[in-house]
Amino acid sequence: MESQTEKILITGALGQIGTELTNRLVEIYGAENVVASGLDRWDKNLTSAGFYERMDVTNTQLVRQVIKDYQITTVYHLASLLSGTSEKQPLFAWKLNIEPLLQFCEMAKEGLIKKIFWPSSIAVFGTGIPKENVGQEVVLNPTTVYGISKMAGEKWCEYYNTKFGVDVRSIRYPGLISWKTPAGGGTTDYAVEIFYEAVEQGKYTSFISENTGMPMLYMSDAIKATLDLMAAPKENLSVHTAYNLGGMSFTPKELAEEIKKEMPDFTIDYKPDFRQEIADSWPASIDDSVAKKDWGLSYDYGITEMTKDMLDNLKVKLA
Ligand code: AKB
Repeated sequence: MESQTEKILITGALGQIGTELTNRLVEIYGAENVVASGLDRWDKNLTSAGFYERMDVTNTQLVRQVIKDYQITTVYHLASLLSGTSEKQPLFAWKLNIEPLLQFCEMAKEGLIKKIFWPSSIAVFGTGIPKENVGQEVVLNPTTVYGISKMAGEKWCEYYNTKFGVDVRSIRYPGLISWKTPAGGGTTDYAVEIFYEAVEQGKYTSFISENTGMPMLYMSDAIKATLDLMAAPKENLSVHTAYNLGGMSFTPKELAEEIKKEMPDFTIDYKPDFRQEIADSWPASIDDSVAKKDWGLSYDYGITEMTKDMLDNLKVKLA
């Protein structure tokens, strides 16, 4: 029998986005309606979900069983390998980043679930397009394993939507900055690490060069955008691949200057590694006017507010 209440499954629930999104979903829908899942053991300090399933999301049979057991209506499918790690494990990145998405789309096509959220990334853009103010409809030319998987995933979302009416929604996240759960394996992660090292060591060596600009978003704005997109009336949505999200754009040097305003003794130096090439293939800034028009995207944090909030919270957390 079909459940009438919204029942939510989050994959990758112990990750950087997953922990904060899960806890927000619990506030909105109640712990009894939220099932968190991930590869690791249930850490009750990280997630307030009412239920936890320790599962490998590529195990289709198990995932289907979980969907049926809890009568899941909505899936936030966040489990993914990020850009840096994907370059080291290309075949596994393809498997993890694509196959479970297709399985969830199939389940929605069969009527087993009603709605899916799946994160895409600015990694879809790639080379051969202008760096600044990159629009929604530019040609996608990713040069990384991660970008290729996200571009393919977007096209699958569009395919299932147009062919079978599957309600799958997506955002091209920029780099995400947060203090509650560390990021892992991404190219934009310098913008998280820098805060930890600023508080713990007073200095940081950046693996991205000083003048490389990339778009970034503070986690609370990312969560708000995700929930706003999911709550938007279906008929308002004109994009069925993934929506551009610009957030704020800055370079490592500009971020270091902001940190110095709060911590005058902070120092930075630069030792770019293999992730520099990835960053060089990504846009420096994004045009997100379509998301603003379709579902009212807005932000609360710029670089100054974000820097202050990160440092204030990490000083307490790491004390
Ligand atoms: C990464 O750096 O891989 C991610 C992303 C931009 O998708 N943060």
